[in-house]
Amino acid sequence: MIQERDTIAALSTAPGRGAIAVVRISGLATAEAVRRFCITKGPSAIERPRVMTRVDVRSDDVFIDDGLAVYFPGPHSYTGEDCAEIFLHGSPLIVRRLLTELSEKLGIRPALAGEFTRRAFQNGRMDLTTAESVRRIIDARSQYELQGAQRLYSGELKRSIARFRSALMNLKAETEAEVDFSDEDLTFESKDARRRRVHDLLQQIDDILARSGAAQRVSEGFRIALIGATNAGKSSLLNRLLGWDRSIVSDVHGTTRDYVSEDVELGEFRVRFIDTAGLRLTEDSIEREGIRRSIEEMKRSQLILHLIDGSRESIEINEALEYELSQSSESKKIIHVLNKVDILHERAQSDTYFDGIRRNGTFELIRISCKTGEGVDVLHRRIVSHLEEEPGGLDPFLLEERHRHHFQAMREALQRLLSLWSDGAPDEICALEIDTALQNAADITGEITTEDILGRIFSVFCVGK
Ligand SMILES: Nc1nc2c(ncn2[C@@H]2O[C@H](COP(=O)(O)OP(=O)(O)OP(=O)(O)O)[C@@H](O)[C@H]2O)c(=O)[nH]1
Ligand SMILES: [Mg+2]
Repeated sequence: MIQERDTIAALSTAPGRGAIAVVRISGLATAEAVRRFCITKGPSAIERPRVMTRVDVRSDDVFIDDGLAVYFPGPHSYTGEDCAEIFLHGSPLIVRRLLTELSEKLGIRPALAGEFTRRAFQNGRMDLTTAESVRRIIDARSQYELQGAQRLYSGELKRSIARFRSALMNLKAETEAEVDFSDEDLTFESKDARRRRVHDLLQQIDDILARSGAAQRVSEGFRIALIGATNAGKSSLLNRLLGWDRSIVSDVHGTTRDYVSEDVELGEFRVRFIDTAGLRLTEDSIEREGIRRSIEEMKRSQLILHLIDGSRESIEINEALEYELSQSSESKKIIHVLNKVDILHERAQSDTYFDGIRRNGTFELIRISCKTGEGVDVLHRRIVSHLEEEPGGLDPFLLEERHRHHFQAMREALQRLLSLWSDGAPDEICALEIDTALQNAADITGEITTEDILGRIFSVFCVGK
């Protein structure tokens, strides 16, 4: 175990006022700090490890607070070192007082961002993917993202890396055995079989990258654009979906002149709704710019809700919309929303009304009224089920950019290996590519890391973690 020289302390609960505040301490001087600052009448917190003990927090004769303390002797603690948590009343003044005393009397210094988790990693309490997931868990903005982070925390990535490494080690051992014993009459697994195993590994890497890419889209950037002709009710629908009046609604055509977006939790997911400027031909240069931006937003969205004003005689289809309709595919879906069913035009009762939006004979249509609220819940559920249909939608596998980079590098090394084999390159050279793949696998879990990389990973943590 690496025992850091300095003992660190920090507020581990959110800064500010609250019911309680927890100060965490880690390092060699922890026991001394508890003994000195957490006074009890009966057995001290040191004598009762991992049990919460009622204490008077004081520095010599000066009372600081009435609190609770728990002592976790290393190595069975969060950081692997001796640790303690002191529960105080949630006043920033009390916290500051204790931290100052710890520093002045025992030289315990304030922890850096992520330093507790960094020590946990350095002491082998967790691998790098688990350490990274701690921040992801804290920062998660939706149930979906939280689930993805918890999967990493539970070691799912660590276990798949272990499988990759053992497959690569076998491959390497066999390649080397062939080099060492090439003169002898031994039978080795044929090159074909080994080639198949590499293809299999490549397939697994591709699957992981595809799943994580989709999960990433769902988790942080799932964009849903509301588009359609002016006055169709796009802004009314945005407000309905959000549950509050975000966009201005009026019967004046061209009310929304620039797009308006809002992030919202929808079921387990986090999505961004974008209300756009109604599509129409206009002489007004500002509105034209708004429409241009709206079309850009429409192109960047993964789901489009096309609002149709059902009170009108026919559906207006703009050129940009026409284009999107022709592009509609698995990765980009359009749901047509027939609005204003409370004042539906009689023509909208007939199938021919929808001829303009039919593609390959079909289209998906949901009938709603933003005025009465009819059908909005159906639309809501349909959007959620669409998110769940995303590959990886219900099976979040959220990777950090760093992980993806190493998977990519593994993939490239294995592809080079295949082509070296095809070219009949010497086995020693081929083995180097296996080494590169192995190195990248080890980098993911942090078996081999540099100071610089660790610095970058942990600096984005909050202090106290
Ligand atoms: N009767 C009825 N009126 C509606 C319904 N939905 C919207 N409206 C009305 O239609 C008008 C236009 O609604 P908006 O939500 O501003 O339409 P928009 O699509 O955002 O229009 P632009 O911003 O101009 O592109 C407003 O007067 C709304 O009150 C509905 O379901 N039924
Ligand atoms: Mg509008």
